[in-house]
Amino acid sequence: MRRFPEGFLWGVATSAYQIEGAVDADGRGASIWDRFTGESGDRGDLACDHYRRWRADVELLAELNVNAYRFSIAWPRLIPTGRAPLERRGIDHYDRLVDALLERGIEPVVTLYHWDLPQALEDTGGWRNRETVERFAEYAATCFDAYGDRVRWWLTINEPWIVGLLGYLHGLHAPGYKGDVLGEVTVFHHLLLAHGRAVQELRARGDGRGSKIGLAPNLSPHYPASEGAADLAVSDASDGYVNRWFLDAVFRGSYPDDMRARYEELLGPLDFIRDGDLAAIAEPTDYLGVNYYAPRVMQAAPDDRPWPWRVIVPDNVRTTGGFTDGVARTEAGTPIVPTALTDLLVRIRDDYGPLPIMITENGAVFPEPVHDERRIAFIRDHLAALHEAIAAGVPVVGYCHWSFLDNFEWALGYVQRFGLVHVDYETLARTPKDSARWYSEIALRNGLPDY
Ligand code: IFM
Repeated sequence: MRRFPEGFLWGVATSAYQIEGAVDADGRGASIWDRFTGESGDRGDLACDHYRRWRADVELLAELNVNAYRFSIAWPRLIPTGRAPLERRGIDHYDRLVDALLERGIEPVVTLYHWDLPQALEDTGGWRNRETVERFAEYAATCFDAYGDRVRWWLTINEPWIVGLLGYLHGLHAPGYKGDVLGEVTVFHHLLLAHGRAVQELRARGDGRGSKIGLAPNLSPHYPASEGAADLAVSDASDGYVNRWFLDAVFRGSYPDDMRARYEELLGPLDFIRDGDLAAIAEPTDYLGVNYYAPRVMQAAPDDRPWPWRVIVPDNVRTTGGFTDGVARTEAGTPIVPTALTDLLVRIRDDYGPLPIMITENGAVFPEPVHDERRIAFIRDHLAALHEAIAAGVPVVGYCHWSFLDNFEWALGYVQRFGLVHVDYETLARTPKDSARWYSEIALRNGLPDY
């Protein structure tokens, strides 16, 4: 049995828009996702109807033996137009949820921003407008005042890189801009600043409550597709784009020179970065959330724009932890390389110091409704890789599997199923899959049986 540290948090994760539905309930304002329809044509109007079924869902969480639940607060439920006044019914909803979780011994891990910006703020420029950062700081303060006496684990922004990439460069996510690199990089900066401002708001309320706050970026370890100089160079460059831009800003208070030069060459001076911003972004945090899905294997593509590289799906990958031949893929085509998680965590420790890390997302699309052996193998192998990192001295405090329930997978709608618990979208019945039963045993024992 591979034991995990005492007090390890075994959790599952969701986000508000992906599960709640009830988009018109209790005075909720519109969010950018209410106005955006992705390529699947599906919408989140009903989703898993969790806003109405939350009590039963909390019972289900307790049955799964998890001691942590990562969820996000819907900003438009608390502040429907993004500016005062507040909506009491929205505040009360999460108040009840937090209490119900704590009564069952489940730590709430609360994300402030998981992509559902109030539409009214998008109407005044959204995340490209620096003022949105201050609106976010007010919203964060509202959450700390409402729940900060009970919530110990806070996450500010989920996956800032994805917000910019899919929302401004590829047009696949709300607000749906395409080819806007300036918008993308401006949004990266404002999201990081929003993170820093939220940390400041929490600190201003004193440390007496023992609250911890961090960011939840999606991070991908990078490997060159070959040993050739061109592939090595783009692997490092893309690492700057995906990982270092965010981690250097938060943990070193500076943007990486190489990436800054690349952006400046493309866009001219980055004058949306103002004096004092990086100091605010680097306001010391308590832990880092890591969303890990897959490595990026990089091949040079000199004629590609805006970046001269491609991400390939490899047949094999050589990580520090081992060689994976015949790389398996999830049903979504994502390569499955658990040992890359060990590399990622060891690298974060080596480059940024021994800060506590929580795996805030890790999961896979598999369609089997109940007997999901492949998901069990996926989790088992990633937990083994996580255990390796812990053994190597990385202070990992928890693991939240993505996801608790099958849910609304953004532009891809309801076809892709990430849940430990199956959701029948006709009846909304929840059925724990085999993986849910398996995971609940691991959580109960705080250990992974040898295999
Ligand atoms: O569903 C998403 C989640 O909202 C953010 N991280 C990746 C997940 C799976 O694609």
